[in-house]
Amino acid sequence: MTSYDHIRYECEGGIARLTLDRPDVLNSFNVAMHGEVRHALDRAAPDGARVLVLTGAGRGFCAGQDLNDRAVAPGASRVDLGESIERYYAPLVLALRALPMPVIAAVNGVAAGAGANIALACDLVIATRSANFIQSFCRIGLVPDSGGTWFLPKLVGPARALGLALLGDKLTASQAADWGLIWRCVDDAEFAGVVDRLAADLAVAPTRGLAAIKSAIHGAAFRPLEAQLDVERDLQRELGHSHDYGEGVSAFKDKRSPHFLGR
Ligand code: T3D
Repeated sequence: MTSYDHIRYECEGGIARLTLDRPDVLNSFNVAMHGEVRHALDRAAPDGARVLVLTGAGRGFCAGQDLNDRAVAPGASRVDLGESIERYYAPLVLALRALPMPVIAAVNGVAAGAGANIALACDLVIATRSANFIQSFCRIGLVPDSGGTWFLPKLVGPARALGLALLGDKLTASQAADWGLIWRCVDDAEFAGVVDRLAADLAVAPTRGLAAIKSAIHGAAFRPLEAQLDVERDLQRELGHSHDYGEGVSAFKDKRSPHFLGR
């Protein structure tokens, strides 16, 4: 049993829950928290997780980089921010994308800077109505990182991406859902229940197939249609031999609920 200082992690019934737990600084990232998050992500599949829920403790989801570790005199950066991206933020985004299970970002409050884009790197983003998304980078002279310049134009188009990134205004969760930036916005009173039900459903879903869907859709951005059709063929060929495909078809024919094993 590993204990962590900056996150909470548990895995039960196929559901891994990873809670960023530095509420005094709106769960912003320091180096130690990066290490713990990566450790927890790496253990989720071996622990038997079939879905991972990423959320924040307290009133925020995540406010990006902990700026207490960055205070400097103008023009005199103590830290190579490029190295910070290369060592911590970029690998985190890629690790979320590579996880062989759906990842739910349960955005319980403000998601700012890298915190907003780490949420967007997840597969299903559900936000509570009082949450908001802020591309804060422009306010401190930086560019959206953690995939922000990639996710934003793809999700909401260049006009809205530029508005969000150049102005750094708060985007409400409900506007984010209307724009297609996130999957759902849910009333605060219902938020926990909706997230729990979704996680429970995904924990008994055909995980191997869902992992293939996630990889095909995320990878589609890089490929022309012909290549994507080849990817679909190859995945279908592979999944055709899976336990869960056989079980899904048998259950359909037998008019019963399927019992998927995730493989
Ligand atoms: O550096 C690198 O490695 C490069 C990578 C950069 C990635 C990035 O994420 S850069 C962007 C960093 N994040 C920000 O610029 C966001 C800063 N925070 C805010 O703008 C505001 O806090 C929010 C809009 C997110 C929320 O505002 P509000 O009014 O709801 O809360 P607050 O009062 O500002 O914050 C509450 C506390 O959290 C406060 O501490 P206090 O006064 O109660 O002791 C505040 O200082 C602290 N806090 C919030 N965000 C951060 C933070 N402390 C450190 N770092 C933060 N990012």
